[in-house]
Amino acid sequence: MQNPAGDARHTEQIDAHGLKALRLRACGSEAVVYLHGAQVASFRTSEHGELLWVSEKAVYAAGKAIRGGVPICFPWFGAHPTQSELPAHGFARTSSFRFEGSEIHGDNVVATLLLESSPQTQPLFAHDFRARLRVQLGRELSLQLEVENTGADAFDYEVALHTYLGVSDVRSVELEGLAGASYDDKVTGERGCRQPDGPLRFVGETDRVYDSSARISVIDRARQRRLIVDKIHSSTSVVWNSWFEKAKRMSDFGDDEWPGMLCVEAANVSPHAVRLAPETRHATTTIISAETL
Ligand code: TA6
Repeated sequence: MQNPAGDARHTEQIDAHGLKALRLRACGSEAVVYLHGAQVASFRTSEHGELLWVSEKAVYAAGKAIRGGVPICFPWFGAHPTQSELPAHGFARTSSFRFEGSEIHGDNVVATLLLESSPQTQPLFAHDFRARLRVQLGRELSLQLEVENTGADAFDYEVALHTYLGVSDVRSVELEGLAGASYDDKVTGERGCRQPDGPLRFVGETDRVYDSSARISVIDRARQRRLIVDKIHSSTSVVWNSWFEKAKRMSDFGDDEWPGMLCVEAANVSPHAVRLAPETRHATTTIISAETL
């Protein structure tokens, strides 16, 4: 039975940077989840420490996205397809979710956070929906965003669980799992590129949208660990590092912080946008973990 207030043994309601958040604990792991954007900002395991990256210059304020952790991009990814004045990556990451409660499942703790369509969301997305983030913490961190169409008309949406992994230095890590996959390169504008065989290494700004349902792992020898991003019902993977020029252009991103982060995102982005008929739902899941090399 879910405990609406959260069971204090594993769920603590806290204030962090002036925002309401949850601190979850299970299996020696710990996670911090803000109600603002239902954004996970920290995932630590007893064996590997912190797995995520958050900018020292991140802004914690209403209407702003927190730079780091796992922002939720919904109901569109990137620029809005037709209305460029609307916020990039949708409005979920700047919306306040409601904490529904938490409970123990085996060794894990599960907390759910809910965002429902409202007079505030209708002008941005003229559909009735429920978006529920289910955070399951144990030795791994599983994030499932379930979207339900509560209206009378079908709608399409895009989603990304925009995970910022913490790495020792992006110039020395290797990414595995995308060999042979086709991708659109948002840096060069090329579409339909093919990822060569072998690991992906980073030598400049990288911003790629892959057609791929595969598990991705990032090998970080300097930290003797493999970071794993697994996913369920996700047909798109996005890989991003800003490098130094773009880092300088972002006010909530330190000029010298870019070597320490790598985004590996479980997504469903056009042509894999999700079509939801009335009274149906779809869940996109990412599972983050680490192994010692
Ligand atoms: O997921 C990669 C990306 O779409 C990049 O294009 C980059 O802009 C990044 O997201 C961050 O976007 P944001 O709106 O948070 O500055």
